[in-house]
Amino acid sequence: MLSIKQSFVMVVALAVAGIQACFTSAYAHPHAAGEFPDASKAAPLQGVHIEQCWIRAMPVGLPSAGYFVLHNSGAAPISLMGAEAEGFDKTMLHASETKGGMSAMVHVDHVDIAPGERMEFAPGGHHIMLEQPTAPVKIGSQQPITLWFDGDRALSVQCEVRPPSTLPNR
Ligand SMILES: [Cu+2]
Repeated sequence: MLSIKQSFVMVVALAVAGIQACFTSAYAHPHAAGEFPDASKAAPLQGVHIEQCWIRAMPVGLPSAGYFVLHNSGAAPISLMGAEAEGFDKTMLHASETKGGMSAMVHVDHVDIAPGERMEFAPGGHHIMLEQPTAPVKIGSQQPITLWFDGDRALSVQCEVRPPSTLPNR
């Protein structure tokens, strides 16, 4: 992880360059399991709601993805810094971008949500990449994902595991 100061310098540099998100290579800063504090000791997070969380399950150890709608109804901006998911050893914040007709996933250091803003994590856009499954993912089950925000604040949500063929906005 970059220090806060380094991250800030990078964000400013990218903002100047007119780039909204903080892109680095897909594997630059993986959020390995255990990197975040114990979720039970996380600072409370007020005014943030997660809705419609689901996981597109992929077979045979392929990376799955988590999607949801994040609503910041609080008075202050929040930054999503990363996630942990039960059943996966590695998670990353990803965005999708299209360059020259090719769609690619890029790692995002954090996702900022202004007060009153609603941000959709959906296929073809931002998502939580779920890698290194520790057991076969079970379609139809509920699996918890813990989202980590700035200030070591966390929010856990139950996410429905859906088949690979699931269409967006089912
Ligand atoms: Cu991804």
